[in-house]
Amino acid sequence: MGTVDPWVSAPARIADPDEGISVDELRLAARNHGMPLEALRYDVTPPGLHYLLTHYDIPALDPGAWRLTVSGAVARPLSLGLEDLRVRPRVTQRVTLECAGNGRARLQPRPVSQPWLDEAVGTAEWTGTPLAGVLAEAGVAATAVDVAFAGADRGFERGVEQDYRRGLSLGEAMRDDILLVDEMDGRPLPPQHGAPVRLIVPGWYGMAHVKWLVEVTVLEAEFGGYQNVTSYRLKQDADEPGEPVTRIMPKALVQPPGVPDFQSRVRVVDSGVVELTGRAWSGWAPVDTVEISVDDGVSWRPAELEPPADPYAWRLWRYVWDAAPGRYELRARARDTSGNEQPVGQAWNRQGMANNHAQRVTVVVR
Ligand SMILES: Nc1nc2c(c(=O)[nH]1)N[C@H]1C(S)=C(S)[C@@H](COP(=O)(O)O)O[C@H]1N2
Ligand SMILES: [Mo]
Repeated sequence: MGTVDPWVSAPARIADPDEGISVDELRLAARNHGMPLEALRYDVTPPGLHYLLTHYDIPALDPGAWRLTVSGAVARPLSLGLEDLRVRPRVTQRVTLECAGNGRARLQPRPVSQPWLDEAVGTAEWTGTPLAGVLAEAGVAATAVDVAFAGADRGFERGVEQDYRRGLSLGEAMRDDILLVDEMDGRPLPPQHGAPVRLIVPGWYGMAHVKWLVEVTVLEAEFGGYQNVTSYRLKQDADEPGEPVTRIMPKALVQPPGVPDFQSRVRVVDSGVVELTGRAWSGWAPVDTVEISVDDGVSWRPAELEPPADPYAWRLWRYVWDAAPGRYELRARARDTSGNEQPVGQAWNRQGMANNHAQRVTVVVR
């Protein structure tokens, strides 16, 4: 057996039963911050409070010099500057993004990676031009199968140097709501969210929304890159190929009520009528049911849902709780119209992906 350099990380290593979060994981968590859960109060997450996930470093791209190439199995390869994109038809969509690794740090046993708890989520208004129009202009070959998207960021995974790349099937890429966006919440994209241009794939987990986009390549075979074939797979064993992670599973989160204890984040509220609110979303179909439990999932009652804003944006829910003194474990769960139901317990997988087990909020009523 050859020796492996000690800096080569092994994604999806499983932590020992009593192994704590390591300094490497803490460093990732400090770089890739979550959305503070009190920000669930906003329809659109204020800039800076949206979660962040970057595998390598945030690249510095000069918007004036930036080009997007469209090549591969196309009749007319394109090289577009920012102004070329901005004069095309423009669309604004409100979209909730969630990292596929959200919830990973709660899994038992725990896959070692970015240790998200519940907060790798956010909603923004993204403005840009439909990818389908750009692909049509390039003239996609009848033999095309997949479209690959490359970011300008580069690094190593399992010892292999690579650009951040993801592939989508041609059918998915031609959806009219897939956007090449240069604005977030009406302002130019900030560096950490993909400036000057990123891809938005409404309904899909975060990894599909390639930031710092520089290359679109139309392929006549399935894309075989690391982030599709090795990572973002639902699997139990290291040596099985697993299923690809795609759309966001339904989830509801509770906006933590009352005030927190600094370190434990346990909530303290006064007894009486407490209006609980939160958000719920699914990338498969609209959420039509949210249920709340104040007894750790033993009994459930329906919450009221506000009308949906945008098909891929979270929905506000409300629930009136008549709270008597005591200690409670609050839980929320969502269901969507295609019948996907959020489980209370965990569906474990090796990479800790697409975990939508119900959040638990500890509340002391005084
Ligand atoms: N180029 C590039 N795009 C990327 C990533 C990355 O590391 N590089 N991370 C992906 C992942 S895993 C997620 S969850 C989302 C996060 O988007 P945000 O940081 O804007 O919230 O970006 C995706 N796009
Ligand atoms: Mo992610």
